[in-house]
Amino acid sequence: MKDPAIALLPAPPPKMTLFSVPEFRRAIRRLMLALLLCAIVGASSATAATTARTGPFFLPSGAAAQVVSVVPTGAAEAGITVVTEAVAVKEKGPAATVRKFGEVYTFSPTFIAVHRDEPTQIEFWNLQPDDEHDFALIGPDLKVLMYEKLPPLTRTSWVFTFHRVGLIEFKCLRHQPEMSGQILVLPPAGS
Ligand SMILES: [Cu+2]
Repeated sequence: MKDPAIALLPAPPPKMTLFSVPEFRRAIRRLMLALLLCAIVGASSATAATTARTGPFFLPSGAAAQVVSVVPTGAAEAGITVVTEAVAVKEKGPAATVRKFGEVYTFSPTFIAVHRDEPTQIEFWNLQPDDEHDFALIGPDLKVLMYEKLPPLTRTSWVFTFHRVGLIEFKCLRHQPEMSGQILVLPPAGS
């Protein structure tokens, strides 16, 4: 039996939650809309970026292009071929070396001299059938000026024009620290 005293009490007010406040609900809706817009804008700009270039790969632009300009093809006054050499790899060994150091590769040559403002074609031959290498050019302030991939069994070349005398490092970021080299930019020929 219900207690008659309780039956006489007024009904309790409906339970209020923060979400039952209309202003709060509107604010949440606006926030959701803003998040959705951000997601759409983010996705479309990512699509635009990948249309221009795929992945993290890029040629010098902006401040980096003041140090070196790089184009895929063009007239060059000098040319250099750089190959990727397997020093110790799982396919050929020596097994003890691979166990101790992991797979070891090198660029050959690892030292290149160029003249400032002389367009120089550098062609990379990735000699490995199943190993991808890459090429990162590192400026004097340790900024990555360009980063490109060197796919297996592929010749990849660019024409580089260095605009400042000095030393620039290059690296395959997959095989560090051993797969590294230097480019010495000399004053213009005859100067
Ligand atoms: Cu490599």
